[in-house]
Amino acid sequence: MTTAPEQTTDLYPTRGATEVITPRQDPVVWSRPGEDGPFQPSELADYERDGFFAIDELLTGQEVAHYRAELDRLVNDPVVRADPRAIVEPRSQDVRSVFEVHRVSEVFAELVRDPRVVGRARQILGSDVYVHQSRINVKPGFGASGFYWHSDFETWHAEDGLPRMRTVSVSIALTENYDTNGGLMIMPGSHRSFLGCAGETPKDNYKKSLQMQDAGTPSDEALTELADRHGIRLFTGKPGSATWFDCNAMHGSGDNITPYPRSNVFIVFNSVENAAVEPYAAPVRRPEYIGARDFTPVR
Ligand code: 6CS
Ligand code: FE
Repeated sequence: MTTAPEQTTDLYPTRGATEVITPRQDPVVWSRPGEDGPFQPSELADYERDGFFAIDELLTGQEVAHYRAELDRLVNDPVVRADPRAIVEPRSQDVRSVFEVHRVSEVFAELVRDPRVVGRARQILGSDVYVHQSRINVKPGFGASGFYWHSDFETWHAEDGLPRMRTVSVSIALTENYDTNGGLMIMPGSHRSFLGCAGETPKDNYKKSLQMQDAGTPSDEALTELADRHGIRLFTGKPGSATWFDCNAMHGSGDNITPYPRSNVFIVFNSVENAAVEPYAAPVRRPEYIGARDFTPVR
């Protein structure tokens, strides 16, 4: 158990009476220019500008088959289904997500430690990193619901106590991401301003928010302004493709009504220099399997 450092001042106010926009006060790429790692300098520059970088083939077909088999094993394991870390679809009761998947499964723990994965996270965050959250999203077809527009950092700051924007997510496709089966959408450049949302965080918010987010949801006006300014990019790709995106990028995904699942593994790396403190805008912490409190660096 790692104790949380004392609370720092709140640079990114959110979940008060009204919506409030704060310019980003943190770098996007924290490593020094030229610091070596899997990303080329031009790729880091793209990530800095857009708030994301897409890789066509992070994993080979054979590796994807290995991780996909593990995902199928997990979602069909009654022990996993009974675990509080498994979230089910409200309607079908199919498994929707399994959180802390790098602790539930040694196979996914290998993926976290893979230099092509953790090496890129260290390069963006300019330090050692720990896993703030990991999950597999099954997103089966025939109506699996999506995730409404949000900034992950808004939640991780408000409810998990991450002080600064020094956190990066990678979504690795384990099935084909078509332009029809509920793919990830990001507003390019939206990571440069923080949209503090209106409305207090209800107690035990996570019990609902992981199926349908309410607190921390931007207004229609704010979303319209952001979309008009930045546009919207839909990410498609083969199994094994990956999208790295900044914690404050405005993103979401639609429902999947096709017969084709959109399964991915999602890993959130946080800098060890940005360890979680107390929530900035929530009555209690979320469970550790959603917002880690063990800050041990990935080795
Ligand atoms: O609340 C969270 O931490 C999760 N919710 C969403 C919709 N995206 C980020 C994260 O996995
Ligand atoms: Fe998200």
